[in-house]
Amino acid sequence: MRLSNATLSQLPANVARPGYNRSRVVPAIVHLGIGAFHRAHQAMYTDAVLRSGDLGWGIVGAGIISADMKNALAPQDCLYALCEMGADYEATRVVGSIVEILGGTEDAGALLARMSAATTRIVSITVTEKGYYLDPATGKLLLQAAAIAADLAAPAAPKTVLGLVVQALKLRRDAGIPPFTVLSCDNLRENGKLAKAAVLAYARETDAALAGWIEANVAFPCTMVDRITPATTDADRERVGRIIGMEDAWPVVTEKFEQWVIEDHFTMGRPDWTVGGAVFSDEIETWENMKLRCLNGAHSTLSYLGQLTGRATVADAMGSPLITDLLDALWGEIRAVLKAPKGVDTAAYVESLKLRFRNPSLKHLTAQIAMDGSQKLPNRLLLPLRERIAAGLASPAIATAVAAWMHYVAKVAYDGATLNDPMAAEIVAQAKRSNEAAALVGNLLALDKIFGADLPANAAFRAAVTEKFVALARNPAVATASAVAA
Ligand code: CS2
Repeated sequence: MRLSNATLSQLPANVARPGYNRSRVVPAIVHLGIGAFHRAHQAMYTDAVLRSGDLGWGIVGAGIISADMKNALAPQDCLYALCEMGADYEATRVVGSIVEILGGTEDAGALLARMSAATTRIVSITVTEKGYYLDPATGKLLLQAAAIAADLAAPAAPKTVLGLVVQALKLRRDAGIPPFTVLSCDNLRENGKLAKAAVLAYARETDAALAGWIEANVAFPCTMVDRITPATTDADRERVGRIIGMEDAWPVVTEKFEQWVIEDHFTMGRPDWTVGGAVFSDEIETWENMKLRCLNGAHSTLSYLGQLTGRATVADAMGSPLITDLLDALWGEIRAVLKAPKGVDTAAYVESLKLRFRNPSLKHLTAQIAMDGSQKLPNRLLLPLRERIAAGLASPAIATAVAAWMHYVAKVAYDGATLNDPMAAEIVAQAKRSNEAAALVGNLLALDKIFGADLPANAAFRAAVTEKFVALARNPAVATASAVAA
């Protein structure tokens, strides 16, 4: 038996179900980048809105590159099980807020039609850092990126998020339909501002008047999103299948914790996501900085060291004193220059992160978090580093985290494995120029899209990273590339 509208009534009593009439739900949100995180987060908050009786906010989800999610979920009426798991906790619900799924480029026309329909009031986005095509150090649009160049050459048939948003806004403007709100739910600092900058930079290349109209009329609220949601595995499919007593081709396993802080700036209305626990606030930047630095900065650090010490999951990595001692020092450095959101105790926040990272039920792979380091390091670790440098403070823990990333990419490069990063080619080329510690560190620091011009020129920081790089290479618990001499 497979999960679907027809089988909802046969779910076990302890599995919560939508409980509203799904055929009466009106689609008003188009979501670009429908993955596990969206389904554990925004779709769940929207499900709470629908359960509360406001059926005007259904979601049409779209995969940007692939039709995998459509193929998995369309046969089950876009329903899926969301299973929250912790050491002593398990709760499962079936989420009904996604009413249609479009798949990648094969449905591009239908997707543009949906986005430009007057009934669509919000276009939300989760495409990860690299989906915005911004230079991580300067925030400038990467006009030379192949996908952006291709969209600029054929703007009416876009394949990137930027191309889709701009073309849909153009169709709306031309038809006299007010613009939707663009809601970035990616883990970027000032994600709304960055989304706006990326959209405007792209629009300026196609149509200056359109860019001006977007700048004057389109809202891009900032959001802080948080929920640890690993990629779904076959073991999860089996585990969730046993819980719900039927097949679900693509369930989501996540933690109990969830947080969404949103800037309240929507031009065509918005659901009352507070019924699902979201918070509207003007203080997004402080929330975002705390989360990106304390949670994601620690995540990246433990993932590189986890990969180098044979610890496959975050929970495994939390069992290593080498890693937890470094995280404690890292959090100390980050907190010393952190502005806390009103009423938040950052020490307690860090303690809660430790518990979340130790969650034994989530098989959150360090290999997954270690991906895309070029996009992640700047916001997570290099911004607090720069603030510490400005305050005259040394940052040995952040230097160790950077050195761990360097060993990780060097190991991948010298082992001839594949580096999962949009800057892989540049990173591998720099790593292979020399296997001597100081030279290797210098060559990787010279990647200005990651480290800017200031950090490689900072002799004290360069010396600290080199010292930590050598110390890690000499540590028998850390498996670095054999070609890299200590
Ligand atoms: C992780 C995040 O993969 C990663 O880089 O650090 O996806 C993290 O799990 C989420 O931001 C938690 O909200």
